[in-house]
Amino acid sequence: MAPDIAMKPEDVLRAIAAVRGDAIVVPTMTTAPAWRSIAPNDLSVTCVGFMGGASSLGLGLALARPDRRVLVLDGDGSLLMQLGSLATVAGAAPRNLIHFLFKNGVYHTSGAQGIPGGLSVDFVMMAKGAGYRMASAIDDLGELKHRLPELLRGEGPAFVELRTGLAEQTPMTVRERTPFHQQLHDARVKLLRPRAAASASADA
Ligand SMILES: Cc1ncc(C[n+]2csc(CCOP(=O)(O)OP(=O)(O)O)c2C)c(N)n1
Ligand SMILES: [Mg+2]
Repeated sequence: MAPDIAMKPEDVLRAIAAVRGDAIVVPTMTTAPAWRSIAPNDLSVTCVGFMGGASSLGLGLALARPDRRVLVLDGDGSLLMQLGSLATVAGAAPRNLIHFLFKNGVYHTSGAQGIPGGLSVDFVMMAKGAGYRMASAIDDLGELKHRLPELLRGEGPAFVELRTGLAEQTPMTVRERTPFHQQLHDARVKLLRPRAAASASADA
């Protein structure tokens, strides 16, 4: 069970939403329902069910669109299940990717079972060991708000471990309404829109 010092994940997400600009966001697990209500119809692709896949999905988007920031909102149990993805991201070294880890110590989505190591796992050390350009832990909302603008300007791949409590909703209590393939399609349309509009005016 998370101690009282943990940040509310919804507060963390609101702080990120306030400064994300036109970044693509990849939420997963319990960050997903809250993100959908905080940033509806934005440029996001939810990673559902695929534990540990959010950073790989984010990596693909970051490599495809180096002109955009990509913010991955990951779960601690999920990352543990695909630890090798840290080396994959670090090896590809996307300058535009920030990997936020919501460390609540449990598999909240599947019933809040404890994750291996509980809260004692040091993901910052792991990300640094894998070769992320920057890795840091933040467990205070004021500090997070203070550091976010600089984090978003800085060079990635960056890793931020956030000590959070349990979310109000999970993907089991709020079902994702938009199928994954539809989300990808919608994101693609939004990402290509400026180019399409530019070529349409060039044709005219
Ligand atoms: C390979 C695999 N095993 C188990 C599951 C079932 N499952 C779905 S969500 C989840 C827990 C996710 O925990 P975490 O990444 O810590 O995110 P949180 O729910 O705490 O936000 C589990 C075990 C799954 N989707 N895939
Ligand atoms: Mg968790």
